[in-house]
Amino acid sequence: MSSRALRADELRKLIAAADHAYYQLDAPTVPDAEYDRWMLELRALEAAEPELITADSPTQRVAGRASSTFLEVQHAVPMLSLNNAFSEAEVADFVRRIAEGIGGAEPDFSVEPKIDGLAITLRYEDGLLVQGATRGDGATGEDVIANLRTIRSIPLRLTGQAPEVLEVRGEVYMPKAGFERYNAEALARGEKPLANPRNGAAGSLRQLDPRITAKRPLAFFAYGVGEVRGLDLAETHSAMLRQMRDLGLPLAPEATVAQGISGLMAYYARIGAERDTLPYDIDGVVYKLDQRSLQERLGFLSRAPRWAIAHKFPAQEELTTLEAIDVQVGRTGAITPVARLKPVRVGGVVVTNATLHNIDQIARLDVRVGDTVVVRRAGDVIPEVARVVLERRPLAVDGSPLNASFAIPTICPECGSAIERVEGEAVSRCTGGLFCPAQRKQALIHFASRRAMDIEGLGERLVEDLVDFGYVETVADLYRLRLDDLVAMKRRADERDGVTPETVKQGKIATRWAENLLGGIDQSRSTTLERVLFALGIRDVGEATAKQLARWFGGLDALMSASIEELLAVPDVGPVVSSRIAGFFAELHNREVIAALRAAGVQWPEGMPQRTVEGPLAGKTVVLTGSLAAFSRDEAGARLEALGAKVAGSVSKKTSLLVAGEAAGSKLDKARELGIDVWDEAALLAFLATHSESSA
Ligand code: 5U1
Repeated sequence: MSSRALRADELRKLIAAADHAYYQLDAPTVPDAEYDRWMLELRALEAAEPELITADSPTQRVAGRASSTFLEVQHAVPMLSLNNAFSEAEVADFVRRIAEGIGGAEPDFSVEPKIDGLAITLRYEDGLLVQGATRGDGATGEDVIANLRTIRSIPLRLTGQAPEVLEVRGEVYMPKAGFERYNAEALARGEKPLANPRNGAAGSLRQLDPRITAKRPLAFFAYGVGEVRGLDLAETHSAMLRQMRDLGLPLAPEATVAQGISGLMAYYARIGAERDTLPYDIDGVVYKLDQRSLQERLGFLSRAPRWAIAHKFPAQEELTTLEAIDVQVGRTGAITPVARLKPVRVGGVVVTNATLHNIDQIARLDVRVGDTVVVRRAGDVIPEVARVVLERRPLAVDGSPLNASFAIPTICPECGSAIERVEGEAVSRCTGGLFCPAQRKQALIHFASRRAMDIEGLGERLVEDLVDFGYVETVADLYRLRLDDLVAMKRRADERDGVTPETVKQGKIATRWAENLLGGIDQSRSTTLERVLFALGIRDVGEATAKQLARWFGGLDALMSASIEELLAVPDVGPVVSSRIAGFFAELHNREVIAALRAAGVQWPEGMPQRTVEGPLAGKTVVLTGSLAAFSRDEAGARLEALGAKVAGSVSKKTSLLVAGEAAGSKLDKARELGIDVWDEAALLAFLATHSESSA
């Protein structure tokens, strides 16, 4: 190695060690001036001899330029989310379920603060940071490595004995102090401030230009792993966290170990009391079964592990005045009453609207215009009106309430169609269907959304204008749009809004946005069947069901002609969803939209049906409770799954069968309440015996 190369190597190590001390240990080791001199010297060496630049050089933290989009990343191991608990009773339930599941003594839990940021994954290969992505839908995220590199607490290279592959899962967040500083500076520059640290973190990672992200004060804490190769992971989660720390990864210092419900509640109380003084926002604490082999035994259900839970802090609340109640019409016509509020800050965010959910909720709250109300927001959910302060209700001279109770209108404010309330449902719906512009707009917004057809450049404002000016009626019309349509529409929208863009003043016509949109629409023509099915907006067909349907039927025509019975055979599809699907495809105008999409060149690969779930229990969701004498619950679950059943952890309307062993408790009560079939162990053994014979 040349003397320059040796010096560059030395400088990189000095800077990495100083970053670690400063950003992770909060214990700076060198004065800023010295650090700056090292950086300058390294930059000069690399400028003179570019071959000296390495991927882990600190000069490469802000490298590359703005990109036009983020690439997709398939997670090697899915990124799970967490179930929530909001009360001691729910935590006690969790502890009991774990105890039942592992059938042993009181286990240890790793207990950690729940950082209010954005979940990400970092992939290190032979110690070098090579990939970084957002969670996305858990299976596929977005490649934001260029932005993640700018975060100084994320090491570009692991220290010590580097494993072949280590995927690190954790949270990117914006420290409170950095958030305050950033906003003060943004205001001074006349820019819009960030709403709160969480939005600040999420928005910063979604910047297409890493130079912008580099100016945002972001940090990172690790809390788990994904794919691991070439490393013996510790047997407990808490020891594994220490292993990560030894590799140079930052951990939340409040993480520790606790036992039993009293230990968990004591931790919750302690962190709750410290919450305001912590340097980052947290929205709860996380409890994880510490023994990793037991975690594996419990596995996960849907997208969340059975062995962990987030215990959330109570929502934040504030008082304000209800100025009006409006109604909004959703994609399926559902009418949501919305409270228009005197602006109020709740947990750092200015709230002006809050949901009132439905008319039953309004009646329960007895909320009226003019009332002083408590507004609540929890994490990133939509703020809601929690209750009314009746003592402050404005009264008429005779002491009666000044304002009348609210009634849902009988006519849709958007399209004039009748609003109906279905028997037994709390929701009222506009009956206008796609005749109603509000429903049409929502259907288009959903169709274009990232997880559906992913049409880049088609935001809500554009959809509103496209519908309002009559350029688009159905989703298929999007594929017929031409450049001059879009330019003409924009001109009409500008006239309506009374704005004359700079370009128009200069006698030019701005078409770049329209070209980009047409490009985005064109790109969405090649897609997948599951995306199309999700995008069509069939009620109760979410992403997971769309995926199942695509897999099960292989092609759209087979699905469109499926009978209710055939639909019911699909795992997870029950009577409601099957009738929604069949009803959707029975409508002529829906079939016409599909034909128009195909005619416009929207295409997806079709394949053979994949119906791997077979057996006498296919399509059945079975729950096991109580203890069985002949085998463990895991074994019983595996036997049932082998016969096609889906084994679930809790009883709901979707449960087909409950197998109740000795000392079955609340699940048995609930199953009886819901009229679900219940088998005892003898019935289970008899069934297994019969069906094992027939399959042998
Ligand atoms: N502290 C912490 N936050 N957090 C979030 N741990 C943790 N673990 C998570 C998530 C989503 O997930 C794993 C348990 C799967």
